[in-house]
Amino acid sequence: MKEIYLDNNATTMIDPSVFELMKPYLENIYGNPNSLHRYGQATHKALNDALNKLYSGLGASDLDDVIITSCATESINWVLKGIYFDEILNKDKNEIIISGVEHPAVGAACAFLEARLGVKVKTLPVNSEGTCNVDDLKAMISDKTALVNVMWANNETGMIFPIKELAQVAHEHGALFHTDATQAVGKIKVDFRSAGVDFASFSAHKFHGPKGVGGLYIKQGLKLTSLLHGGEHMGGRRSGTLNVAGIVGMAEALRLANLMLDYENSHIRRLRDKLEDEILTIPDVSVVGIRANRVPNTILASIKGVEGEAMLWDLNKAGIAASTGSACASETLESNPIMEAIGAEADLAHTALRLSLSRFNTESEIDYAAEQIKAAAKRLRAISSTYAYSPSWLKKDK
Ligand code: 7TS
Repeated sequence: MKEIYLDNNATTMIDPSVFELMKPYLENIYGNPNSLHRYGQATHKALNDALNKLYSGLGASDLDDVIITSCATESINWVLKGIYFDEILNKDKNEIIISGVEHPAVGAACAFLEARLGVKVKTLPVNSEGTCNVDDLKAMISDKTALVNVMWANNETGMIFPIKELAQVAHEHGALFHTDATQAVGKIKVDFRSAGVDFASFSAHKFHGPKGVGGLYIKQGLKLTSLLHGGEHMGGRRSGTLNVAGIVGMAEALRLANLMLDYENSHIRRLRDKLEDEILTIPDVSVVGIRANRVPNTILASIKGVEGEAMLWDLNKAGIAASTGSACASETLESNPIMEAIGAEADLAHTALRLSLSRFNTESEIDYAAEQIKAAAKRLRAISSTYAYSPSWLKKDK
């Protein structure tokens, strides 16, 4: 049976050469880098090399901090909760602005800050293309705004946001700017310094690195109250014994992903566009967002008259792994919040099918997937009462 993985925005396969490089640090070179003996020292060169790769791969200056965390969720929570202690508590600021299509790590952390600590959370609207207008931020921001938080690229639609311009507006109003770059790193060129962001979050497993390791970029000189107190690891910013194998793996995965950016932008983009063109031949199908403004690997298609779970099940039987949206938000099985936020049709009579490619996909896989998606849509519509007449009572109140 064929196995075709098209859910790379959920997670990616670890690159075999990354795994090879990590192995010694899971086997023989197991010392704690903070130990003074030879076991500890044996890890230092690898850690140094890895940090150098990370700084250069992310466009960080030596004066900035790149702090290793366990995942993007941790990095995001750290920024949002740290901002509460540093910028809101005991200061005159009381609000955070987030885009309407952030990952649940942002949404849930903000809901916590709002419910438990009285922080005012304002939502920057997204336009019908699935991105934000700089003018909307200008209209909404005030001297009470502590932080503006907008993702670099969206995990469902792949849409790329105007980070540099948004960060500039935040700074003009005395606010800090955090971008969740989890879906941008490794897919498009990111340079945190020249983008002018204050904080940026990322996760290694989204770019063919290992799970359980991510990072937070913190611009030179910025304070951020620590969430994890303990030993003085990472310059006292984040305590906990270093995940040497993870750090080595993440750095090598980033180096490889950056080397492959041209390939991502030509070969993967071409396969993505080919698959998208095929899907668009199905009647009553639309795709969210202009191709040129999306990361090269992502398609979010709205398919009328097909139930999402049934589509995924059918594709799964054919060996194809796809998703109806983020695996982090199970309610997306029937209604997709991102599609609702951007005003695209997303209700019980439409499936939001997310297909996300990687450099490990081949052209024949894409041809097969296109065939199977078309066949599944046809088959499921034939047995669907909703496609025949799409009764209005099926649509959710908007
Ligand atoms: N931010 C974005 C934009 C993401 O896409 C994800 C994971 C995260 C944060 C969290 O990353 P983690 O490594 O901490 O888990 N997104 C998805 C997704 O789209 N489907 O499954 C996971």
